Amino acid sequence: MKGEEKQQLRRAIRERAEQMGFEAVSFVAASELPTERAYQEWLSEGRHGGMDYMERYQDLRVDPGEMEPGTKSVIVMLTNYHQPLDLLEGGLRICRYAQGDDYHDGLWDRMRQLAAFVHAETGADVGTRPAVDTAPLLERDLARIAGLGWVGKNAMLIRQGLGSYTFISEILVDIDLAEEVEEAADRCGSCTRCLDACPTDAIIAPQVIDARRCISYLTIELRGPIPRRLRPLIGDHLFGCDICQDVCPWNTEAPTSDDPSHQTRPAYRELAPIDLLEFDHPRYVEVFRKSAMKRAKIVGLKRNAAVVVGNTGDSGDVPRLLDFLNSEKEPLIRGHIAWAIGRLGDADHAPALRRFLAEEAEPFAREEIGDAICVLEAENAVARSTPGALRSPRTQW
Ligand code: B12
Ligand code: SF4
Ligand code: SF4
Repeated sequence: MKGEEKQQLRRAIRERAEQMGFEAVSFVAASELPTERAYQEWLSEGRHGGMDYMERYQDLRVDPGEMEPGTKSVIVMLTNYHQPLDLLEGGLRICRYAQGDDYHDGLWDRMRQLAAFVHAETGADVGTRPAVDTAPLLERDLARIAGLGWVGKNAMLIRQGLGSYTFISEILVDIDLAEEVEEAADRCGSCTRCLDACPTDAIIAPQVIDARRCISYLTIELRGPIPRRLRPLIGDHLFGCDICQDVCPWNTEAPTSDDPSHQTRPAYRELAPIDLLEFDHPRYVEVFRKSAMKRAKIVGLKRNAAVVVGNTGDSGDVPRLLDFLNSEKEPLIRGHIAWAIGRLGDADHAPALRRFLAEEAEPFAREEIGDAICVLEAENAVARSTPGALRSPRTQW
């Protein structure tokens, strides 16, 4: 394809993509990424935690040209999903990207339409493969190399005028569409707001996240117990975390998205975290149908809800928590409910926990119930020996 033809094709694709709601579009060669070492080091330090899939297809991740035979270039796009709030008044704290419908579905449809447009425009048998967090690609790096923004100290791809509340998606094509792009300047300067604000110190160095400490990982990707020392730091985050983006000055003026699929679902404002603990599977499916929150599964969401209640509730929640401890089938959730009771209850609740302990067979739940009893009884002992002793805050976890 000649230079001018290529330019025309790019212009047509860009226009079409923008009409379809993609905010920024760029075309890069599918070649080896210069930050391969950063990725390898991240893996070798174990910073991916339990995300085993991050270890797979390493050769493809660092070189999108290897993805499909003949892949020559990548069309990289940003989509704004910014919503005004993540703490929903009286409701649930859900990070912005998950407040509407699952972004994979909506974006996938649009990408397929755009790929069809590329076919129609070229009139040739051009190979196209759309991806949005669905293929082993280092998407932030691709977007950076495509000139769509810089990788901030919070590791997010930030675009001036748009901010970082964007999805990155791509179409891999087997024709050469690459254009010369100027990489965006790093505009973080001496700012350290995100590093200072991260409650779990998960940003261990500029651009490097230790997922094992990141609230997003702990509430979405982690299967199994949330480490006890990190539970209090999760605060009221039920699903995901936007703190390191909220504090970023480049998001202050970020435009919000009016795409209906990104809008906050009303049900999330009406529910309190403790309400999730009584969800059965049909109710879960009803509320979270077509939501990205299904990634955590019902077990993960209820586990998170127990932690949030333990962090934000009060002693008035304990009777309901004891009921849930009684009816809950999953030991993982029972264990986290016991933790919450240990945070919110007092010595009067210890006998009830002892009865549960006598019947509990699962090791994780037993350990958590046992610990909660110790906390409640120790509090009682302190209160007896120190009249008027303050009961909170509790630091023993
Ligand atoms: C695994 C993953 C996670 C993990 C690990 C996060 C991480 N930082 O790696 C967890 C579960 C914690 C997570 C959390 C979130 N994620 Co996530 N996640 C991914 C996923 C699947 C892979 C990311 C990856 O490859 N990590 C490996 C590390 C090594 O790569 P990296 O952090 O991108 O770093 C690269 C560059 O920053 C650069 N780099 C790193 N260090 C250095 C150092 C120097 C000196 C230089 C020059 C470069 C450099 O090189 C690295 C390798 O190329 C991508 C989708 C995809 N396929 O890319 C989405 C993705 C990155 N996530 C996304 C989002 C939205 C989030 C959350 C905001 C969700 C939320 N609200 O809870 C948080 C943000 C947390 C944060 N501050 O990073 C978006 C980001 C969009 C954007 N504008 O940047 C992506 C791209 C999904 C998408 N398609 O839109 N995520
Ligand atoms: S998403 Fe939250 S926990 Fe993760 S690095 Fe950002 S501020 Fe820290
Ligand atoms: S908060 Fe500051 S340091 Fe962090 S990404 Fe934004 S500009 Fe960069």
